Amino acid sequence: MKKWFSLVLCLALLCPALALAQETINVYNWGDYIDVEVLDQFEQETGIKVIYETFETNEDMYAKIAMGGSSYDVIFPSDYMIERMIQEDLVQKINWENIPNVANIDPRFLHEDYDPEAAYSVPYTWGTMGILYNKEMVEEAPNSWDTLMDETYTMDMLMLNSPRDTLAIALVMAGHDLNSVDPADLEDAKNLLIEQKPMVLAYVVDEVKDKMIGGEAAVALVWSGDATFCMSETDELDYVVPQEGSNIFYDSICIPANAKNVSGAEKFIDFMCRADIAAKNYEYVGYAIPNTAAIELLGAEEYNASPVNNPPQEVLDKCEVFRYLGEDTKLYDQIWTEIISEF
Ligand code: SPD
Repeated sequence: MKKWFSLVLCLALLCPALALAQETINVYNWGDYIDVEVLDQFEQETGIKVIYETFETNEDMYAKIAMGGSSYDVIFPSDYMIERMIQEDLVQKINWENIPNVANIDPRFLHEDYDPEAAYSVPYTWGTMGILYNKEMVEEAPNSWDTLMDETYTMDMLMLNSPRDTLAIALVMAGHDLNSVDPADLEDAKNLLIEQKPMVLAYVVDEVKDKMIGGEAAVALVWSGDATFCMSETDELDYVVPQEGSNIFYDSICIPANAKNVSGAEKFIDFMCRADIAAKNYEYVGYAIPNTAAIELLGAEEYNASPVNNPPQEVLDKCEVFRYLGEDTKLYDQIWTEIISEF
């Protein structure tokens, strides 16, 4: 009896200590950009607890990391932001030996201009920007960004609450390059967005999905993965990349320079590259994936049949990746503040 009592006492004393010693990783991702079941599965398989936080835009994520007060082990930046974070030593090189499932990633997604040596980023998803529209609420299927300046859609239009994305589309609407840093081009873009503002029902990020599925707006500027998700929920919606061209983006997984648990981060990244996990995650998130093995599992024929996640080459030819614009980024920030605070 005494023995049992001592054993129970020892366990009671040890348990909190064991709980304190549990390995953790801090993951910082976009909102609604991972299947929670995938996180649970990672915790069950590895015993590593995931402390998970979300952000809405690359700019929000960058500000938090650059300020230095936080410490994440895994982050999910996009192309131009990876380029910036590499230049500013905010991310560290990936030790590929610890990410064997990189073999599942289509090599054409590695060595992009933002990370030419494929040293810092592990491809996660990709997509385009376009117009999601409600077929019952528009007279004709849109094919031009001019739709987003059409008064017919006053208070029936949603725009992205994301400075780089929205300004880029305004630059294209004004006939300029979406990476332009010419102040005159940016002035044109700003004026278009100020003219458009009284027609905009709301500037949103993830809320766009519920609003479009619920028929609250006729047209919305969206990322293609969100279009795929919405179109899987209702037949009333369709997606187009307008004829003037658009942005193609690549979202990746990186390890911040000041990560505390690099080996935990590597295990997480490798897990996300596993074919079954990437396939399961795709079914939840809806964004196009660079994981060939996962696409095979999902059924390549069906996966490739979607023009939203697998656009024809002539569409891709008109799409451009965002570049990091150095000091000129400040001009974008100033203009966005002016637009948002106008009226
Ligand atoms: N739900 C969040 C989706 C994030 C998509 N990233 C798009 C990056 C565009 N530059």
